Amino acid sequence: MGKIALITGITGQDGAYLADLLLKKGYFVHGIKRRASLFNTDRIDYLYQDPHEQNVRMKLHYGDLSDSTNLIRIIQEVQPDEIYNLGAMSHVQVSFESPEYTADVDAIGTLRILEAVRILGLAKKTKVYQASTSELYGLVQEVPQSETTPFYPRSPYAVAKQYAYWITVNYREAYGMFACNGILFNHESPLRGETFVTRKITRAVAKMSVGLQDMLYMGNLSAQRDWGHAKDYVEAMWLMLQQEKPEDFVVATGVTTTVREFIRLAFKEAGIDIEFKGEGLEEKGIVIAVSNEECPLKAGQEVVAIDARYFRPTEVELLIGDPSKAKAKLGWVPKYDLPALIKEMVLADIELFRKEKLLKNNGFKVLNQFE
Ligand code: NDP
Ligand code: GDR
Repeated sequence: MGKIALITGITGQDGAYLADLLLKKGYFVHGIKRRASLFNTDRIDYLYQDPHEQNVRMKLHYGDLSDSTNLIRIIQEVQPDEIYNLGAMSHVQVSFESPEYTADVDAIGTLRILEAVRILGLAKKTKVYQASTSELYGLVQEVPQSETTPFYPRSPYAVAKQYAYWITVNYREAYGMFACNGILFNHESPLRGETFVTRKITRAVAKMSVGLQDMLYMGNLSAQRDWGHAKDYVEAMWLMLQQEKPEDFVVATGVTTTVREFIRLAFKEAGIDIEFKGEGLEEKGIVIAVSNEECPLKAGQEVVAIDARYFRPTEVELLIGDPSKAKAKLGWVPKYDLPALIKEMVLADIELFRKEKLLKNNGFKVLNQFE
C-alpha cells in the first residue's frame, strides 16, 4: 500500500505539480477543493480519475481552510501520512485589500490543520508541510536570505504567513509533531496564476506577438526576485517530509533578477527586442520600451507602460535565497534555470494565444448569453 497524502490548495499551481509528483511516486492523493460557481480544477483535470474506475488513487473533497469542522472531518476520514498545506490567499497585493480574510485563511487556517491533527490523535502519524515564503524576509535585513535571517514581513499576507510559520514550529516543539516549513522563494511555471508578475508578462508577450494585445501595464520594475520553477520546488517539499527529523528549509535558486530584466528576456524569447528608454522614467508613467525592426511588431512600437495601481503600499525590494541547506541535507538539485523557465512559460502562452487567434480569425467568439 502506498502512502496517503492530503493536499490543501490542490487546484493551485503547486498543488497541481505536487499531485502529479505524488501520484507518480505511488501515493493515494486526496485534495481539498473549494466550491466555486465555475469549474476550478483546470490544472488537475488531466490527473482526475473517475471514482467509478478501478484502482483510483486520487480523490477530491470539498472544503475550506476557514472551516475547522470540515478539516477535522476530512482528516479523520483520510488518515493521511502526509499533509501538504498549500492552500492560501496567495496574492501579496490582494492581501492589502482583504487583510482579515488573508489572516483567517493563511494564518488561522494553518492552526486549524495542525490542531485537527492533534485533536484526532494523529500527532505521531501525520507529517505536515507548511508552505512558508520568502515574503517573511520583507524589508532587507541581510542577503542572501537563509534559515537564520530575521523576518520583517511587509504585507498582510506576509504577516499572516509569519503566524503560520511560528505555529508550525510551536506544534513541532510542543507536541513532537513532524511539522516543517519550506521557506520557498518565488516559483513560477506555465500554470502560474495570471495576475502574478511573471505570468502576466509572458501572457502579454504572447498576446502581443500574435496581435491580441497592444500594451503591457506594469508596477515596480526595480523589484528583484529569486525565481525558480514550481516543478523543482514541489520536489523539495516532498523531500522535506522524507527526512528523519522535521526541519525548516529555504528553497531558492540563489540568483536574483529585476522585473525589468524579466520583461526584456520574455520579449526576447518571442523574438522581440525591447529597449528601455531610461531609469527613473517609469514612476512618471512614461512608456518605456520600443520594439526593433525584425520582430513581429511595428518598429518603434511602444509596448510597456507604468500604471501606479500596481504599486504596493509597502514593497519587498530584494529577495535572493541561500539554498545551501536544502542542497546539502535534502540532496535537492533544481533542473531549471531562469532562461529555461522563461522559455517554457513564453512558448506555452504563445501556443495558448495562437489557438485563440485562430478561433478569432475563423469567426468564433467567446460565448456571452446576454449579448
Ligand atoms: P495558488 O494561488 O496558485 O494556489 C492557492 C491554492 O489555495 C488554490 O488551490 C486555492 O483554491 C486554494 N485556496 C485559496 N483560499 C482557500 C481557502 N480559503 N481554503 C482552501 N483552499 C484555498 O498558489 P501557489 O500554488 O503558487 O502557492 C501554494 C502555496 O505556497 C501558497 O500557500 C502560497 O502562499 C505559498 N507560496 C507560494 C510561492 C510561489 O512563488 N508560488 C512561494 C512561497 C510560498 P482556488 O483554486 O479555489 O482558488
Ligand atoms: P510576489 O509575486 O509578491 O513576490 O509574491 P508577484 O509576482 O505578485 O510580484 C513580484 C514583484 O513584481 C512586482 N510587480 C508586479 N507584480 C504584479 N503581480 N503585477 C504587476 O503588474 C507588477 N509590476 C511589478 C511586485 O511589486 C513584486 O515586487 C509571490 C506569491 O506567489 C506569494 O504567494 C509568494 O509567497 C511569494 O511570491 C514568494
